[in-house]
Amino acid sequence: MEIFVIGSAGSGKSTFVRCFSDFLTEKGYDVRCVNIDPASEAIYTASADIRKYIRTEEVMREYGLGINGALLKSIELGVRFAGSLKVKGDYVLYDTPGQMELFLYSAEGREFVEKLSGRFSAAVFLMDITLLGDAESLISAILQNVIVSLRLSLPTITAFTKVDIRDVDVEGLIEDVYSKEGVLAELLEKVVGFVEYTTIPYRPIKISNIKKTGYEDLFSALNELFCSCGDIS
Ligand SMILES: Nc1nc2c(ncn2[C@@H]2O[C@H](COP(=O)(O)OP(=O)(O)OP(=O)(O)O)[C@@H](O)[C@H]2O)c(=O)[nH]1
Ligand SMILES: [Mg+2]
Repeated sequence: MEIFVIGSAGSGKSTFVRCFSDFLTEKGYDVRCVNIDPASEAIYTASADIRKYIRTEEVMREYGLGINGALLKSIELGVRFAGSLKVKGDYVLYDTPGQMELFLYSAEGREFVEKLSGRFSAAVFLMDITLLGDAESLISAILQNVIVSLRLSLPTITAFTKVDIRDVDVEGLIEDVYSKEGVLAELLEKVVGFVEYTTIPYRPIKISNIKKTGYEDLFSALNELFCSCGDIS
């Protein structure tokens, strides 16, 4: 299974790749980690690494670009090496660039995923739970999950990270949407319907990469995506 780890900057993607790969290895699986973030050194043993071909800091110098322009250019230049980044394993974890919108909204980002995907591929969308303070931010997370699955054409599981710092009652936040008043209330209520297109309402998956908690739950959800025996309730 190929797992594309997506998430906003600093949400814990690389740490997740390192720790979740240890978790899967301990279960006896053949696990591979691949770095497709040209701007960051891998913090795990990478079986393949985009930085062997393209490094964002060099693209910045060479093309005289700022960080985001250079990252976009790196993704554009890197896509022709995508074939060399395809590795085999029971589970292959792909660590994606920090600025997820550059990856999601560029044609090359999608091309990367298309080239690296197989029959059983999924995205794990990591959302930093410490940023989930209110119903509005939850709805934004829900919509982002929907966008990730749409842009990448992959089944996507949302996992809330950093739950060791702060826990949030996600179901409570969904209920809060209905008690809101004011101009945004109607919009929020309409949008909350999208939650059904995500894995959030069945069971919010909360993980800590530091404490390595919640991984069993995520592992089951991932396997259930491709299991004909049931939904992920
Ligand atoms: N407390 C806590 N910290 C975490 C967790 N996961 C990651 N971190 C910390 O969050 C920071 C960012 O983690 P990274 O793994 O680099 O995040 P990232 O999404 O790969 O970051 P970019 O690639 O730069 O976007 C680091 O200081 C991690 O140690 C977690 O579950 N709990
Ligand atoms: Mg990273």
